[in-house]
Amino acid sequence: MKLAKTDETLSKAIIDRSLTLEIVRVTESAAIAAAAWRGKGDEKAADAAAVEAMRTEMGNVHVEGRIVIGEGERDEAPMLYIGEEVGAGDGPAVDIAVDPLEGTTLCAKNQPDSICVMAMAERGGLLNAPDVYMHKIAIGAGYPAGTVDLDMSAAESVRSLAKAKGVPVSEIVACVLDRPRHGALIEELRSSGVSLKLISDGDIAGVIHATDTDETGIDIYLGSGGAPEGVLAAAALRCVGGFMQGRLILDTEEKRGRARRMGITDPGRKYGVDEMASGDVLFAATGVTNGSLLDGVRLNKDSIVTSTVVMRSWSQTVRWIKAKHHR
Ligand code: VTB
Repeated sequence: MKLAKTDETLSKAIIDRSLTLEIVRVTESAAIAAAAWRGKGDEKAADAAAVEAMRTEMGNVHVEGRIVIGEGERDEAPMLYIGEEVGAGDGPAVDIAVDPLEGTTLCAKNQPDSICVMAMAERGGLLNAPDVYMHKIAIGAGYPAGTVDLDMSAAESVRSLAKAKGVPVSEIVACVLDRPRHGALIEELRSSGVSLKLISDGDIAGVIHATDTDETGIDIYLGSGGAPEGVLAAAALRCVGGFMQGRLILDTEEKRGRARRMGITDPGRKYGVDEMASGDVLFAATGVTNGSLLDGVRLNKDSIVTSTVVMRSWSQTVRWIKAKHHR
């Protein structure tokens, strides 16, 4: 008798698979709203449009949802604030992480890789990260454990990765956010001889790209970026595979206090992918501007075309959905 899935794996499929299409509608709708603000130089308006569209569409999703990563604390965000109850309320209890407009600056300047992002996991499945920076490192699947590590120097990590890949260090491509705070890291990587791909924004896409080396040419992602973006990237990696570590940067008492209030007891903890996103996880992203991950929204005379990637950890299915919406 052929049993495709054991009782144990079946019990992990908490999230109804039809929800994959429901969350696609949410990120599509946010992307269409944000697209109206592409190249208009107004980051706040672009973000607000994405947030409002996402919030409205989420009301149709058949879940009892709770925002764990969103637009901020209740007193600083009118919508999609941490703790907000969302969804139609008639489905499974889930936790939701959103970045309604990842790369607001990219959208305002009409530059590549601005995306609308959402992840969903069974209750308790997503790390409740405060909005602080996180040290991140990510590589693709298939390397031995310990090949790279946040506790190794960046130069050690790229040397060890080159050895494991069987290429000279000079052929390793490292993706880093181009920021003054990364001056020493960039210097260290340059001295080690790697090729750097500096990005101006958008490290969710940066981390995902590092796990898809044959397609993107990027071997490793290094550096600090938003912790919420770190959790969203981890949710994607649960579905596509790959290695990532993150450590919150809690360098002031105020930040440590915020983290404590969100349930983080060890401020120095190094999180793996499974510790940031566990259980059954869905992830969706729709392109706003044309980019390396997704095409942007196309506003045609009679239609609007969106491109979305949606994935599910339980089945590891990755779907690319190009949708034509009637105007
Ligand atoms: C990070 C990164 C994001 O903004 O949060 C970055 O994770 C923050 O910018 O992907 P600063 O370094 O200027 O604070 C993004 O690049 C885009 O939101």
